[in-house]
Amino acid sequence: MALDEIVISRAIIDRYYQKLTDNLETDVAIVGGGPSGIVAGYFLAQAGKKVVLFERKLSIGGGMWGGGMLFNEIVVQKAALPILETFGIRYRQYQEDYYTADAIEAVATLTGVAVRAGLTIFNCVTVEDVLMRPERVEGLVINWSPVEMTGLHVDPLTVRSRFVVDTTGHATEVVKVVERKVNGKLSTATGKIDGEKSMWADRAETDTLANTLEVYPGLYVAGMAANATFGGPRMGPIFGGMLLSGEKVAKDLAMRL
Ligand code: 48F
Repeated sequence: MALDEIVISRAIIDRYYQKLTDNLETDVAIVGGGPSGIVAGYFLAQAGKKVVLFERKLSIGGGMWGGGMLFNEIVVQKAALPILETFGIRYRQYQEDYYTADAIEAVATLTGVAVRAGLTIFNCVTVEDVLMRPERVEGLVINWSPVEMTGLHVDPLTVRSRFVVDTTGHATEVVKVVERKVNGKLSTATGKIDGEKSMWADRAETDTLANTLEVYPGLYVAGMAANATFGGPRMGPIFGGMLLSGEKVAKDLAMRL
């Protein structure tokens, strides 16, 4: 049978339309497809929650692809090995408590396993604002990334979710939007974004977990965004904290949902 271009187009449009309309209302909407966001999405999907993830770029994986300074290997400490094992990512011991994994295998496997568990990912979609009801975040305002990049004047669309998770890394983009609008009412020490501190890997990895919290009703932070919001240091290319933070936010939310 000759392949028909219109059937190909119709198949893509039908399937995408269905995926998009299915995800207009979810339990959790995650912003940012780095390691913490993907892991959060996986554990929420595993817990039977309806969860969607929006990523600005064409590719998922955030800062994980590049390892450290484009050396595409990542370091993971012992505490996070169970997560690598859950996903089936291979690792090797380097020395006591230091393990390495191939960054490409890590991103590809995290993504594949999370999607198969039920996480829906929309790539090339930028979150530009939140849906807010007095005193609570209740969803996201989204647009195509190329619209944002070209500066075209195109109005966005809106999705509703019971909770939002900001996993946008150093940028803390969702928290920044909310901070501008709620006048010092974030649950940080200052009521505003406390700001990321300089490199201190050991401290940062512990802080990331402690800072994986609800920063405003309906809005959680995880991964590097947690430290950038609550004033923790950065940690560079050690990824255990990112993975554990994604797991933590998923478990906390699964309890509340
Ligand atoms: O930065 P990123 O990988 O976040 P993470 O999960 O991991 C941090 C580490 O990669 C590394 C580190 C530690 O070990 O410090 O930096 O905390 O991924 C963040 C993702 O969010 C996307 C961005 O393109 C990236 O893929 N993103 C940022 N802003 C938006 C967004 C937005 N407004 N809408 C959609 N996606």
